[in-house]
Amino acid sequence: MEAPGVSGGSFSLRRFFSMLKTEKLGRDIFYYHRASSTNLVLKHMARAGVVDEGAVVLAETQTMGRGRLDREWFSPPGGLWFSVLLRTRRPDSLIPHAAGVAVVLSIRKMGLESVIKWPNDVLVGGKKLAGILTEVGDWGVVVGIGINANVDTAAFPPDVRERSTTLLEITCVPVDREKLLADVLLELEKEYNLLVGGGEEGKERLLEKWIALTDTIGRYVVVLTPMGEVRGRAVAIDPSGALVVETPDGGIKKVAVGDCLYLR
Ligand code: BT5
Repeated sequence: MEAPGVSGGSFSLRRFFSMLKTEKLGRDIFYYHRASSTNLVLKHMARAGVVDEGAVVLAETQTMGRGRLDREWFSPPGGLWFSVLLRTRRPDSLIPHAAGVAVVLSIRKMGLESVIKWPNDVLVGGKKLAGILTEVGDWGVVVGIGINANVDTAAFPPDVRERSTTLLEITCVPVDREKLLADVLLELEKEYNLLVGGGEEGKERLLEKWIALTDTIGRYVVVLTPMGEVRGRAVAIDPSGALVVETPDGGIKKVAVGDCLYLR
């Protein structure tokens, strides 16, 4: 079945498998023309015990795509909307960081200068290209990744359109979604193995990579958190992945969750 829109046709599982170099991630993949939310579908499967580590749910479109705090994630045809199951017994607060590193490295492989904005937005030219939603339960961790690949943003509301970009918009030709997904899964597998199998040193290496790929550190920011606003200069991230902010009075605040706005 052809997916409508500017995707250049529906996702070819055969091409995807011919390029997939992972050991586990993506070996078991469930492809939907349309899903509510790939995170939601994969969580149901994980809870029911019918899928194992590395299972991926991929959808051409989502009718209920979600961001953090239940915000809407626009998921028209042509994007890469997918979720990956990690069955770690010790869910780590750095899993979203591993996903951010994986996406940015894959986008950079395409020759595009992308960066991570804390906590894990992926930006190109200051605009949001991809988002990551990680959900944890006793069934494991579901990492949901949305990449605006061959997406027409005409359907986005004006405020979202202004702040977002797509690979199609940047490169002016449809990108190879099968290759991009295979690349992201390979990078994610590497970072995940480092995180769960590399001990403290592995975590440090992952954080170093994250820091090398972010444009947040050194910026003056306002972070909107559930506990209120934190203003100051982002100076570091701590070992748990929290943003360390130096406030104007010289104090230090650590922020584990929130939305970060750049002031200049
Ligand atoms: C995120 O949330 O950035 C996480 C997005 C995760 C989406 C994936 S797609 C596969 C899987 N299944 C799901 O249901 N979700 C995951 P957050 O940081 O809360 O950002 C959400 C905000 O981004 C929205 O409030 C909009 O302002 C903006 N937005 C919505 N859709 C967008 C899009 N396609 N591209 C760029 N920005 C978007």
